[in-house]
Amino acid sequence: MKFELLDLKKYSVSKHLFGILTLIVSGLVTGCSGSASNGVKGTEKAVLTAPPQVPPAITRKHSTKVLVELEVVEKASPIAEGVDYTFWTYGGTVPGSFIRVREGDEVEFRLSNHPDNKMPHNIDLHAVTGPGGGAAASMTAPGHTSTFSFKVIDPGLYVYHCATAPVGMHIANGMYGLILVEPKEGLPKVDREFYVMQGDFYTKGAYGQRGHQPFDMEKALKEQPDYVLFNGAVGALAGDKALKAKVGETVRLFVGNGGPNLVSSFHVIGEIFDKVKVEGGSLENHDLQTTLIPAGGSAIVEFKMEVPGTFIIVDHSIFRTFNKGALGMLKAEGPEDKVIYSGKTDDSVYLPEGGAIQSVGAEAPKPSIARTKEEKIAFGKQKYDAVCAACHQSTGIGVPHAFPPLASSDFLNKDKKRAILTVIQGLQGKILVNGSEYNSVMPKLDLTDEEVANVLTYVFNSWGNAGHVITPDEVKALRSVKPSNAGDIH
Ligand code: HEC
Ligand SMILES: [Cu+2]
Repeated sequence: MKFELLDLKKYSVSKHLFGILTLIVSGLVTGCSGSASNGVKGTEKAVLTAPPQVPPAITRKHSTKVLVELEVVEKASPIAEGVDYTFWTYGGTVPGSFIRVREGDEVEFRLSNHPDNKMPHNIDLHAVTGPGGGAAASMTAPGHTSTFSFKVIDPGLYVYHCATAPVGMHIANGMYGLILVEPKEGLPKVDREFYVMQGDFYTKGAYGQRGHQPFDMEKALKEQPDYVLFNGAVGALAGDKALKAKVGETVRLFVGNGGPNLVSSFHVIGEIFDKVKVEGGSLENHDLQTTLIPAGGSAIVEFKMEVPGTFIIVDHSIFRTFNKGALGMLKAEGPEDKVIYSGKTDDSVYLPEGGAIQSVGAEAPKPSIARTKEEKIAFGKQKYDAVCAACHQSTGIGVPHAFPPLASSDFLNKDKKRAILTVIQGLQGKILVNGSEYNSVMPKLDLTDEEVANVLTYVFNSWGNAGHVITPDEVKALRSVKPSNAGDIH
């Protein structure tokens, strides 16, 4: 190309024309050779790690094409001793696998949804520049894999999360993690790196109540979590599982906050953060006690271990630590330095106080009962907007291929009983609504007879539907019906 241009010049083409040609030719160059012109060399498979481990620092000095393969797995596991919860995970853990790439890399992302899963899922990576952060491109049904690619332009520590409706529910079930985009020059060397991510959880039973606990949408809407956790379980970073370091070492924590609701006042008791990459970006602050991490945000904190002992990792909104599980530990071994700290650390004072939540004041008033059809519709609308609209949309039109319409739904209007059973038992398997096929899962919803009656009365009296009035007694009578193909996903 260069020679051609020189030749053109030799034949004394005017400077102006030469300029235009240069533009056209350089356009062709980028057009033909694609990414190679950006200095992207070779291909590699990303090393993904489960928390609290972090993949090794990147040593290469050039951009490359990185293949990330991440699998969504829905699985029950302990959220606390004696308490199980069905988490929806990226890579089988909460938070999901840690991804580490370098500024300028081109990422080919393959998201697989395990065939045993019940829900569609996708991924929105905050490190992506593009609509939805990859959400639409990665929408994946169980038993499928979606592939899309993006270039990481800005260095930083980014959250990724599921963005499938109802988004809050997918995040509340543990669908988030971190992707680190190392700056071109790399991060300063440290002795230890760990991955810690906070999240809030909403269960039907109170903190510590035993057995399998389903997700509680009402508490999630009110932002009243039973659990606030580091790495998805009470004690995930305590006792034997505490983070470990030695006196004299520098520790770097990649800290994320998946939310869905709470912001974190991240603090390590007995340490001062020497350096904090504020909100996971390039602004560096020094000598901090507590750093605020927004929901869907992050921070990189670094500190040197000066003395031995157990350092407690907390959300300094402190009831969350002692009553909701937000307590981790970093244990440092090594010689004491009586000048820096004279006393002996006593772990016991920091042990959780447990879940005994004192109740103060009177009982909440009984919910008011709808008396007229108008009241039923009004109460039902409130419930609908709070519970059903996330999937079926506030106007009842649904979402093509995912959530069937309730507006003028032939399926709904044909069978009143079936509609009641759908809400109290959930529904899964193939159905035909207004000529379109749906094969998905509607979760079983824990609503009272009164609430089911109101919400369905609202639905039946909206958007051109049949106009039925449902009574709590009709709902009650169907409670004992054995589920046929009902979805019971917690
Ligand atoms: C988490 C998403 C979700 C929520 C929340 C949800 N649904 Fe559904 N609903 C679905 C899916 C998915 C189907 C289709 C299931 C299938 O394919 O078998 C469905 C099917 C239905 C149907 C039968 C199909 C039709 O279009 O007539 C009715 C009726 C229904 N839902 C009512 C409700 C009501 C009322 C609420 C709130 C109380 C609600 N749903 C909340 C996802 C949801
Ligand atoms: Cu999801």
